[in-house]
Amino acid sequence: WRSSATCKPWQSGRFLPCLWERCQPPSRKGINTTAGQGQQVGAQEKQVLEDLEMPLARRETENLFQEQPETGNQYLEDALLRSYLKTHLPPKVLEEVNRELERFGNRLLTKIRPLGWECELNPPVFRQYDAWGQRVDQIVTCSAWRKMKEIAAEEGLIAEAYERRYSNWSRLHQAVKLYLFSSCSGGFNCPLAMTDGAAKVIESLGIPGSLKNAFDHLTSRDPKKFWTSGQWMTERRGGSDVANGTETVARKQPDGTYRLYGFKWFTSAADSDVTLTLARVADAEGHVKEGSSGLSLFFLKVRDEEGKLNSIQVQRLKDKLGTRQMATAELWLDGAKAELISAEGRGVASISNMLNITRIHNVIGAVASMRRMISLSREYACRRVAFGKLLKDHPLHMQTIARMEVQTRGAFLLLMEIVRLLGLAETNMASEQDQLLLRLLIPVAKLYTGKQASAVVVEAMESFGGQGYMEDTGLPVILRDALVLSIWEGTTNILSLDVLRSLTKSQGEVMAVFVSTVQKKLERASSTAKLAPAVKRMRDAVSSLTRFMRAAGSKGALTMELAARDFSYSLARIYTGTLLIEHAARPDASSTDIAAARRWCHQELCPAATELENSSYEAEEALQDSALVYEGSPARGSRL
Ligand code: UCC
Repeated sequence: WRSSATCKPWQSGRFLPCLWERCQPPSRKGINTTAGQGQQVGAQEKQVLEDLEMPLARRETENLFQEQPETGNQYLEDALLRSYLKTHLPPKVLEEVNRELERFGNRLLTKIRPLGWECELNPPVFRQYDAWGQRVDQIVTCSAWRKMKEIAAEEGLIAEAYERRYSNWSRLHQAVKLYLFSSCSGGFNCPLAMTDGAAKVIESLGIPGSLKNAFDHLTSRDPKKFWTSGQWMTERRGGSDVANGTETVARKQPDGTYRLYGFKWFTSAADSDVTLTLARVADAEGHVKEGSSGLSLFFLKVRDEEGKLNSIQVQRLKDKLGTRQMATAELWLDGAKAELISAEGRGVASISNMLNITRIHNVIGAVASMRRMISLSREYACRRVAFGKLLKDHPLHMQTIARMEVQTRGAFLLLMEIVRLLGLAETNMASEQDQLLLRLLIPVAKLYTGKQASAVVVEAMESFGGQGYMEDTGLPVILRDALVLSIWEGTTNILSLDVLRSLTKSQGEVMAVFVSTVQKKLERASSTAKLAPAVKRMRDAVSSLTRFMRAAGSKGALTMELAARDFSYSLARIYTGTLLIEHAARPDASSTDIAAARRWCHQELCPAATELENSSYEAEEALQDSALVYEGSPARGSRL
């Protein structure tokens, strides 16, 4: 039995006792080892006993280990990132950025990634009372988390976007640094997202005098000065329908400031220094206006000069599936002092500047998590042997990773396109069309890459076999953290509706810009022979999209609402595919650039058109949807 293929006690030290138990021969339990009875023990059984008593280190089998995947400098290993920068950045900017990113890649590898893991191992703790019964409501974070804040400042992870030393390329440069930082950050990418969003709101308000100091702190490179911001939008009635879910009331004080009263149900990075939040201003009689037009935007400091909470009580920390490194809390605002920073009733419109930035950060997080998993997966495939050869030599395994790679490449190019447009907008170089396109592409990218990240990360986890499921490999953390990406900052459906909002608001002009931009990019690529089939498929998809728009436009609002998700997916697939084609049409494009573009275009590019043909958006189908969902449910009677 020692050579049994199914009983290998060396397979995992952690599970040794249990496996060992199961591997015992039937006679094992009957062996009596008490003194004087040794002669009765057979030779084979004796050997078993000797083996059992042998120290672990001496077992020859202990030399067999699973190979741990190791990656190097992320920047240097990211071929697509480097080719994108080479293609788009002006030579002088490229030279500097290239040098800086290589240095940053080394810092990530040697210093920052270990800190990120420390953050995972030491999640924040809530200390409500001190030893003497005083309420302190302290969120205790680990030293690695605090170090991340210093690093974020030193590296200018927010500052870079606002200093604009590379003009319109500054935003892209910042996004690339954040993309590299994201998967090493131990969740610190979350406060950075909101900090960036807050800085953006303040900047878009023209940096009023009262917020100048805050802006300087939020965009500082000095670790001692740098502040992070929260974004408190979600209350107990939910985070999607903010217009109806917000109950917090703002009461004006004689000095012109406000006091906020309410309960914030989900406040991420609750250890932040400042925050933006929504509330309803009460009139002299204490009445508030309901709905979206009753909401205003406020800025507040979380603590006063002495470090005391600003009339805020921390109720508890959230027990989340992932992003556990980062404190998310429920907060009571019991008269928190705040400054009104939007026009009264323009809260949602004002905070949408922040939302659009945090949604871009969400895309950064999604692409980064996909890239990280693929890096580990491809590295592991060079080390792990199965069925007599390395995983990398199994074509089916390579096909699986290659499919993930195509998804990730597409998502990366979509991210770059958005930050390129944002950079133009922030330096007054964007045309009206660029701005419309940006407005449309942010929700499209957020919703699509969030879903891609969940799918790719789960698939990549499988490429490690059972090891992928083991906590101490660090792989499950990446999965847990990726799963939130399609939820926070607007779920897939909410963002699909936001896509429709951008259509309505621009009276359809965003679609005209979308189609003409895609057509122009395809035109430029059409002379590359190897891309001809991809260009053709994409042109067909654009025609389908146009037909869909025409047909859906002549139907009622329900049609577009039911089509919203498929429509958004269609926009994502068409635009991303076009970007892959554009990248593959460069004179120095590689064969893999062409393969990625070609393969992307093999999928269904315009599901909205197909589903319209299937009558999926008809009112009867909506009734069928409910019937399918509620069949057998006790709610059926009351619902249908
Ligand atoms: O806070 C959260 C967790 C924080 C953690 C963040 C970390 C991220 C890290 C990522 C790194 C990995 S989660 C909470 C997030 N909550 C949301 O995202 C809200 C989701 N709900 C929506 O987006 C809804 O669609 C609402 C709230 C925007 C709907 O509000 P309304 O008031 O019903 O919408 P309206 O009436 O249509 O819009 C009001 C105004 C309009 O402008 P005007 O009045 O000029 O016509 C809209 O055009 O707001 C404008 N507006 C926008 N403008 C609405 N959305 C946008 C937008 N996205 N861009 C520009």
